This record gives sequence, structure tokens and C-alpha cells, in this order.
Amino acid sequence: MAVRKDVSRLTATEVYNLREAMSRFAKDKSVAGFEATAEYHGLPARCPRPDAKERFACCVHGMATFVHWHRLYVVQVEDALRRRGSGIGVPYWDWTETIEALPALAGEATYIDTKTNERLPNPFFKGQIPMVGAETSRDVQDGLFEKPAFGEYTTLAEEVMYALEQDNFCDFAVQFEIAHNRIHALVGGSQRYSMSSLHFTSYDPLFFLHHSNVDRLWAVWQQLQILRGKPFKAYCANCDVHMSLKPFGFPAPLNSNPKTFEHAVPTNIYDYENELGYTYDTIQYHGMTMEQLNIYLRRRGQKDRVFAGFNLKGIRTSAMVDFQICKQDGTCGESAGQFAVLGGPFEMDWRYDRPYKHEITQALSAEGLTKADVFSIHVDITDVNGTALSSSLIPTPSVIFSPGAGEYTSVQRGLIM
Ligand code: CUO
Repeated sequence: MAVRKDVSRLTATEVYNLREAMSRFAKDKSVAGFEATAEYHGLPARCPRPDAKERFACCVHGMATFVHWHRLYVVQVEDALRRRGSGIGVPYWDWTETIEALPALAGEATYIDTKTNERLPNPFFKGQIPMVGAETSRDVQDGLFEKPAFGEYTTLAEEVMYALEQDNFCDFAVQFEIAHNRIHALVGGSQRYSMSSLHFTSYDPLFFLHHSNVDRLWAVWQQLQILRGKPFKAYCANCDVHMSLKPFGFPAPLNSNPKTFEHAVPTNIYDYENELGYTYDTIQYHGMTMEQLNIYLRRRGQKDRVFAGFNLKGIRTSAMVDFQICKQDGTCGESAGQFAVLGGPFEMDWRYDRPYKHEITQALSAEGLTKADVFSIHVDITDVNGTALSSSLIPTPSVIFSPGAGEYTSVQRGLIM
């Protein structure tokens, strides 16, 4: 069983072995090497089949099987590193905690080899992208280092908790995927060959530390569902969960890992310990056990809350979406919220069947408004490369009142201004 540890709690030996394994993986230019594996996610586009005329990137976004696809992907890399001597699973970068810096394992360009005292390039710092003859880079945004007030959580931790509150898989899936996009945008920034690009994100080895954490948080949600006595399987996405995920479902040599090949159908991978052979050092959230977290989330759900609801479809690029609350007289307040979209020209069509919800309770009261007032939501969309995009790329947001009792009522209001 491969144990996935918090990347900030690795021993010196584990760091050494991981770096050795990653260096060997990166030097392997065969179909089992790092670059060929990085190709699974974005470009070169290999789906629906490598020989198809019209092709798109195989990575699954904008639909419920986002978590399943990326679960298999981390296993693919984990097994490759284990075969090369890593000894542990892919460590996770817990970005729900307050972040001071990128994980030390991946943050520096070089490191000192403790055995030879030589300065060597850090194999977790960047990756090569053969199809464009470039290497990955990062443009880390200040927003990554948000410092919440004492006793509060970061925006991202709040977003993840709202996802974890959901007791239906498809509600969880949309909230969680959009929350996770934020890390892509904040690490890659405006760099073309970076984590903010759907096409090239997986060539940055930090991607896998990020997605190990994504998978851990899905495991947290699975545990919460067990405590709630609710199903953790995706019964709401019945078609998608029976379709083989590509390229994992392609036979060798395209996928030479028999484990991910045999588990390419999403229904097979909920029991990750027994089916996929890995576990987490601990399943907790901000030091809370699952029982404590369950109680905490229930309390959050008891309040009346107001949300902006976005029926998201892919916009074929990566962007930040900012929105403000505007009064009837046309005046708009400070930012009421922000979320990130990860996409590119080769993305699959998104298939969300429900809105992504972003809480605006506080933003509304900051404007002196209540849910009974008439207001609208003004959206600004900025491509990660800095270009302002048309607000009409995103359908008019709705306002959703969520009474503490639990039933959602949706009130359609307003226009994008
Ligand atoms: Cu495919 Cu984070 O989702 O990359």
C-alpha cells in the first residue's frame, strides 16, 4: 500500500527517494516516461481516439467524473514513481491551509544532494513539453498567500468546505471542481506553459502534488457521506460513471499500467485502498476528525445563506471570474466573489446539470441589501493572460436563497450589467 503523506511532513529519506524517482521518470523518454504521461491530460489531444480526425484533450472537466479521471491520473504517476524507488505515494499539498510558499519539494529550481553534496536541478520544479520545445514555468499570484483573520479560513478553504457540505455527489462535484481551479490559476498565472493552462498543466510536476490533495479531499467527502448515512457513489451521473475514462482505457502501449487500465470505468475506483493500492497518512480537515468536521459543517448549514448561481459551460480558455452586486440605481459594490475556470480550445464540452453556487451573504449585507431587495450581479471575466473577455460568455447568474432549514428556492433576478 502506498502511503500519501503531507508534502510538508516528509522525512529527508523520503524527499531523497522521491527526487531520485522523479529524475529517473523525467529522463525516461519512452511511453512510460514522465513526458508521455504528462501528455494524458491536455495536449497533444488524443481523445476520443489517437487516430480520430477531430480530437480533444482527454482530461475530464466540467462534469461529474472530473474526480474519477484525476484519481486514476495520480495513481498513474504514483505507480511510475514507485517503480523507480519512491517508496511512498504521491505526497499531497494541502492548499486548504494558509500558504506561506510553494511546497519545498517543488518550489526551488535546485537542491543539494545530501549524499554527494552536489547542487542538482530539482526534478519537481519544472517539466519539459516536447511538442512545443518549451518547459513549464509559474507565475505565482499573491492570492495564493491569502492571510485570513484569526479564527477564519481562506477563501479556498471556505469554498472547499461548502463543497464538503453537499450530501449529493453531483452537487459536491461542481462545487469542488471549481474550487480546485483556483490553485491552477494562482500558480500558473499568466504563463502560457503553466498550471493555469488546461493544455499544459500536467507537465509541471507540482500538478501531481496538487491533485493528490484534490483526491484526498474527495476521500474526505466520501468519509463524510458514510457518517451521514448517504451514498458516496455518483448515482446522479449514471451515464458518465459507466464510460471508460481515456486514455486509461486504451490498451498498451498507450496505457501500459494494467491497474489503471482495468479500473478505467469510474464505478470501479471508489474503494481506492483496495482497488488502487494507496491510502492517506490521515483523513482530516484542518485538524478536525471526520466526526468533528461533520458537526462543524452541519452548523454552517443551519444559517440562512444567499448564493449567486452560475450555470457554467466551458469558455475554451482559463480565466478568473469576478463579480459584484449592483443596486437598482446602477451602482455596484466591491468584489462580491471570484472563481477560476480552467479550459482551453481542446477541452471537452462541459456537462454540468446544476449551477455552481458562490455565497454572497456577507457581500449582500455589506451593500446594505437583503435577499428581498432587487439587485443584479455584474460579472467580469479576465483570461489568465490578462485579456478582458465578454461577460456574455457566462449565462446570467441567478440568486439562490438557501434557508437554514435546507430546501433551496431559486429566484431569478437581474441581468448581467
Ligand atoms: Cu485536470 Cu486540476 O484538473 O487539472
